[in-house]
Amino acid sequence: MPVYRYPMPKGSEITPEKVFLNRRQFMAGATVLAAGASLPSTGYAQSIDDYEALNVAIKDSPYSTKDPANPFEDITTYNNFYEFGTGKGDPAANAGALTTEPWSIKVGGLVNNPSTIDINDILNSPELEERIYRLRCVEAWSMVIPWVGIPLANVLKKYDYQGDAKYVSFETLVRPEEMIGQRSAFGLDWPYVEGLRLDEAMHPLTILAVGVYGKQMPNQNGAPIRLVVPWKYGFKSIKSIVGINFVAQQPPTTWNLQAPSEYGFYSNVNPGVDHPRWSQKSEKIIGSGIFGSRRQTEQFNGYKEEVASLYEGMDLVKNY
Ligand SMILES: Nc1nc2c(c(=O)[nH]1)N[C@H]1C(S)=C(S)[C@@H](COP(=O)(O)O)O[C@H]1N2
Ligand SMILES: [Mo]
Repeated sequence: MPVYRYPMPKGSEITPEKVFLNRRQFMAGATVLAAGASLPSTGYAQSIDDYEALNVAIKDSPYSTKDPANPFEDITTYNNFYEFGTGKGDPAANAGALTTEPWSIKVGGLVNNPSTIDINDILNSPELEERIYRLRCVEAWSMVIPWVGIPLANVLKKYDYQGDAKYVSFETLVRPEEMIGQRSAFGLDWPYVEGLRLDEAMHPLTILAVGVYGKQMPNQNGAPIRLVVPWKYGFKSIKSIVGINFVAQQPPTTWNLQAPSEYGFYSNVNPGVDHPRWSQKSEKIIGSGIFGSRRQTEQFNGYKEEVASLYEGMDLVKNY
C-alpha cells in the first residue's frame, strides 16, 4: 500500500453524489436546500451567458463523437483541478481568483528555436475547431464535452526539435496567491506536470483546447489553455499550461509520482485493466439523474481505430 501525502478518497466516496445533487437543485432554482448542504459562495450560479465568446470562426471537426454533449452546467461545475481544491465543486467555487491575462507558454527543451507563445495567437487562430470528445476520468465517470481547440501538432510542428527529443512534457502554472489548493500543506507537488510520447503528442486527436461550447475556457476547466487527449484518462489532460518541453526521457507525471501503482505514464482508457481500488469496466454518465446511467467503457475511450497502432507490440497491462 503506497503512502499517500493526503487522504485519498475511498472507492465509495469517489462520486460525491450528495453534493452534486444539491448543486443541481440549486441550479434549478430550488429555494429549499437539503439541511447541511454547503454551497460554495461563488461560481455555481454562473450561466453560459456569463462567459466570453471566442471571436473567430470555429470549424466543425470530423473527429467529434456523435454522442450528445453534456450541458455547460455539468461541464463547469463537476471538475477535477487540485490547484483549487480536491472536491468536485471546489474548482467552480475557487477558480474565479485566477487571472488569465496576460498568458504565455514557454516552449523549450531539445529545440533549436525555443520561443514563447502568446495565448492570443491561439485564441485568434483560424485553425480553431470544435471537437466533441468524451472526458473519461479514472474515477469511473465520464462527460461528453464540445471542446474548442487546435491540434497540438500544429503548434509543435513549428519547432525544430532535435533528433533525441522523444517525449513532450507539460506544466501547469504555480501561483499560490490565486490557487488556493497550492497553499495547502497537504497535496500534490506543484507544478502539476504531465507528459506524452512525441508520437502521441503529434497525433491529430490530441488538442490544445482554449474553449468549451464556443466560449473561452472557463477557469475551472483549465483556462486559458489545456490539453485534451481523448483516448487517455482525464488526468493526462493537464490544465492551465505555462510550459511545454521536448525531452529525451519519459518525463515525470504528477499522478504517477503520487501513486505509481495506480497511475502509470500511459494511462490509456482500458476496461481490461482495473484501477487497484475499483473496476474500470464501466463509467457513470455525469448528469444522468439520481441513479445515474452507466455505459460500458470502451478501449481507448472509443478511439481504438485511430490510436491502437501507437501501441502495437506493447503490453498494455504492464504499460498502464
Ligand atoms: N493542472 C491540473 N490539470 C488537471 C487536473 C488537476 O488537478 N490539475 N486534474 C485532471 C483530472 S483528474 C481530470 S479528470 C481532468 C478534469 O477536467 P475537467 O474538470 O475540465 O472535466 O483535468 C485533469 N487536468
Ligand atoms: Mo480524473
